[in-house]
Amino acid sequence: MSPYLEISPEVQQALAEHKPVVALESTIISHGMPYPQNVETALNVEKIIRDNGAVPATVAILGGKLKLGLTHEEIEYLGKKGQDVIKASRRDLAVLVARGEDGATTVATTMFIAALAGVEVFATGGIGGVHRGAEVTMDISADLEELARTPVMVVCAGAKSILDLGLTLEYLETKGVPVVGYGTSELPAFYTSKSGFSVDYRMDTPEEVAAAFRASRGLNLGGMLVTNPIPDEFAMDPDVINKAIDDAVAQAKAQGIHGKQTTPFLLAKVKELTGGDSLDSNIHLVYNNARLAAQIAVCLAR
Ligand code: PSU
Ligand code: MN
Repeated sequence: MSPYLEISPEVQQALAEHKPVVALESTIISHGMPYPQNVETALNVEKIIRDNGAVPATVAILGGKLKLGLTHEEIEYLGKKGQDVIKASRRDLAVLVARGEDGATTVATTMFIAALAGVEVFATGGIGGVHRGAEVTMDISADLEELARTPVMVVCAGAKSILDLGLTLEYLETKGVPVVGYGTSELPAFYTSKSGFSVDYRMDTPEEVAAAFRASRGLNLGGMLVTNPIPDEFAMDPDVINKAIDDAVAQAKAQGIHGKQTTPFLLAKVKELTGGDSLDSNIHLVYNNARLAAQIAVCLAR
């Protein structure tokens, strides 16, 4: 086990007994949602995972330690600090560890830390991807590279159309990442269940997804992306959300927002422009993903 890892006693015991464990990211807490809804959501997600028979392992970097399994106090700390916590992607890991600092883990770093401990399933809201205009800016999330190389399954609600969804799928294809639609053959677009783009494979049961991932592990391949559509009752009106996203992207461009600020800026703007409706959708799709991830983890552990 890596000397940089610090695993909570509960997660340690689950791993030792080969019980199902589901990893959770912390950037969604610090940068993805406002306080106090972020903390409330993070704690509810942990409960949903437990209710579905798995052990939750929220991931973060605290005092330079790669932590798997946080206490309620640690989740509260990250949620309160919000954007003042460093958003830690792969390139930030070494420096934060060396300096003994804190960091909220993105999809990329959460996958990396989960894999260090042998955790195979990870639930979140949305992943980073190829940004609109990336053919000029080259703004492509490190999440995609991590999916290519790290053997963890990420259960998400697709990607927000703050990204170029078509280019994101092309990139994942190039990198050899299978994209599964859960109960759908269309890539979900986070706030809505449809994007107009097809996924590689449709699967309808947790067993089916677990079997594909088991084969992936056996073949020594990388990660896998499972996209789970937002339930209809929580989905947003496509016209409303697309207008908000277009406006947010235009404002980011006008203000010269770039680099790691781009995604948090867009997430906050979209929320502001939709008057909080998008936050409610966001919270419910995360719950929906947590439930599915736990069910898949249970199948994998059998
Ligand atoms: N997309 C969301 N919510 C989020 C994120 C993305 O809908 O909270 C966060 C995740 O932590 C993701 C990160 O890994 O943003 C991607 O950031 P970037 O695009 O800078 O790689
Ligand atoms: Mn980026």
